[in-house]
Amino acid sequence: MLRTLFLSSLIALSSLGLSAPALAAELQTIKLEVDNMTCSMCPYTVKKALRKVDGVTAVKAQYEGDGKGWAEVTFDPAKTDVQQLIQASTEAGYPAHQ
Ligand SMILES: [Cu+2]
Repeated sequence: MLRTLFLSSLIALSSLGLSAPALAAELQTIKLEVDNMTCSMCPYTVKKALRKVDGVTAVKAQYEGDGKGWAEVTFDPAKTDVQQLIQASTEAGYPAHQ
């Protein structure tokens, strides 16, 4: 949903003749599903891992029960990307996916 909005605003802006570098400072927010959570402390570990990624400006995470949780990450797409965020959470022991 956010990704679609982001892409359609990119298309809208480029049709106005704005160049790509003008968008470089735009932050992007995505929500990842996070596996392997077992308690309400797990989100802290996930948050810590994601905040270490260069370009990440904000992280929210929550345990939803049943081994599942989520993380909402705001980042600068000029510095990092979804794959790196997924990797950081996964390396901390919590496999993430969109
Ligand atoms: Cu836990």
